[in-house]
Amino acid sequence: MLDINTEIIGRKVIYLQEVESTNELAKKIAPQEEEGTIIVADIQRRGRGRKLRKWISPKGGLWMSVILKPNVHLVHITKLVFVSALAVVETLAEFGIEGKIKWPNDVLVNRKKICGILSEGKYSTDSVEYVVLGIGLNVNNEIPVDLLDVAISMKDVLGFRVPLVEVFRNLLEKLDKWYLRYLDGQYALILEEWKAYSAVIGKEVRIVGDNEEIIGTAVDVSDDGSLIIALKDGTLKKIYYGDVSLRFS
Ligand code: BTX
Repeated sequence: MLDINTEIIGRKVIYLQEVESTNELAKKIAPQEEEGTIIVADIQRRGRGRKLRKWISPKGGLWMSVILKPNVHLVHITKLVFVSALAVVETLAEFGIEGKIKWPNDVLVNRKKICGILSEGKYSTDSVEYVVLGIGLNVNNEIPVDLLDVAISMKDVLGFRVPLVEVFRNLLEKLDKWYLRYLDGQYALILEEWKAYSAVIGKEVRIVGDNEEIIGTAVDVSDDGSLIIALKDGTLKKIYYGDVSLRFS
């Protein structure tokens, strides 16, 4: 039995050896489940990123989704990705790894993706039915050859395997701590801490969307989770979480 010291996150843990995608399953069961329920699997056969991109999820990695039902206004939902990213960087730090957060949903080590976060949910402008936060963290899993330039695992960084269950326990505890702060409305603290770990603030970036490309300097994040870019002419532009991707220029 896993000994976790949390209030909300992990009140119930559903462990599966194999699943298509923990996020897909979490969305299916979310209406009936209590908040804090975790689905974690050894292997995902069809792990997903944004825009139906594939998330490679072999044995040895941490593939999990958490079901949340916060009673907040829609404007605060994007910050749940920040909450997760903070929990991930703090967990990595416990294992001696320095992670950096790349807006909106990645954690990087040495500029390579060690973790991806996928937030999905069902909400209207005035109520949130549920949010599913999917977290994929490369722990001891092998990185496929074609991703070696862009992806990295904890094992690759450290040079040795780490106990997966300890990483899981740590992550749930950090997520719980940050989620409680979130429910308490400590948004300014979340944004400040997020910025402290950010890989993008102060950097020249290129935002690539379906129809446009924006080049500028990332200067801040706002309360709604959008990234603020200063364009060459000095104008500020807000970029919203969604289908855009961010590259370093
Ligand atoms: P994303 O769309 O930002 O990133 C997807 C891209 O990341 C892929 O196109 C590929 O280039 C790269 N990639 C694929 N697999 C890996 C990997 N294991 N490590 C590093 N890079 C990789 C990021 O989406 C959000 C991913 C969320 C994954 C979790 S796992 C638990 C939950 N269930 C599920 O199906 N998805 C989430």
